[in-house]
Amino acid sequence: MCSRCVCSSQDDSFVKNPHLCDLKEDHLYHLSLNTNMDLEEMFSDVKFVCTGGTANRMRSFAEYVAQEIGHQFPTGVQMKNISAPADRYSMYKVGPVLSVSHGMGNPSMGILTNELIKLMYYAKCKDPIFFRIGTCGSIGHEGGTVIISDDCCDGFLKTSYTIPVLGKPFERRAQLDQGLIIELKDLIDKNDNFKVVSGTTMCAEDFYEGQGRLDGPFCKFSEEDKMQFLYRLSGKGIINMEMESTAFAALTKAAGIKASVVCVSLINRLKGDQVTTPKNVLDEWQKRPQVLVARYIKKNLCCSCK
Ligand code: R2B
Repeated sequence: MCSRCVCSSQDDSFVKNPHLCDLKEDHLYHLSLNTNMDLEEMFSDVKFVCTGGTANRMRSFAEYVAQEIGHQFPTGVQMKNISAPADRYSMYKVGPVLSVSHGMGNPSMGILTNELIKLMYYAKCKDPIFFRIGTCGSIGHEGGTVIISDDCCDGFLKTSYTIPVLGKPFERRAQLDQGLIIELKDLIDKNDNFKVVSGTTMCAEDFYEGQGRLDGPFCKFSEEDKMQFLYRLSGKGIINMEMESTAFAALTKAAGIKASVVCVSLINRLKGDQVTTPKNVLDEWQKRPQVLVARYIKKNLCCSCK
């Protein structure tokens, strides 16, 4: 066993892969990081890993968090995209907070989450908490509503994340931390100009047919079929649809990392398929999950980790 892998043999290690011991060096290729770097020096203070769809959103989240927690960058040091050379994801570090874009869909989220878990392991981070702060379509809630996922399921309504591994289906339970949901709900302020609700999230593999939309280039079902499906989901406690939660929930759960998914609805799917809300309104809505998660970070930050 190599010196890096002392804890991979223990149950509480983030990684559970004996093959990692055989690697002389490990390249977290999509993040532009590798184990020849002093990852412990660079990242061991990370406590909160916040992921969201787009590079711009995660840059502005990093700036917002810096303001909220009063983080001061050393004189002459500017916040920079750590993963820029790989040109896949954007990653910003603000003291104990990592703000990282995950792109769209489970495959992109899966690659990122795998590499972030290895990063937490190599950097010897202690009890990091992961968030996805994103967007979704809701079933029965108005645009602008913030939705905390209390569970998630795939498009077959199975509460797991299944991928083909060596030609066979490999299934992991997709489960989110229940305590974190309660803690987030406790942070709702009566003066907030938005509603926060929770329920099960359906994670689709597709934006169009996979979410019962009638407006894609192909569609073999009727408006009535679509509405029946949406009401069936609603009857099962499913209140929103997005495209990354099952990979995120299953992989963090497998690593023993607490995680939560907080999304804002951009559209009530019972009323339509197309997102037509003006950009400035969408931009304001997208800040809402950030407000809640930044509050959580601020509340749970120890004084020494700003
Ligand atoms: C929400 O928005 C994106 C699709 O428009 C996708 O990443 C998701 O989950």
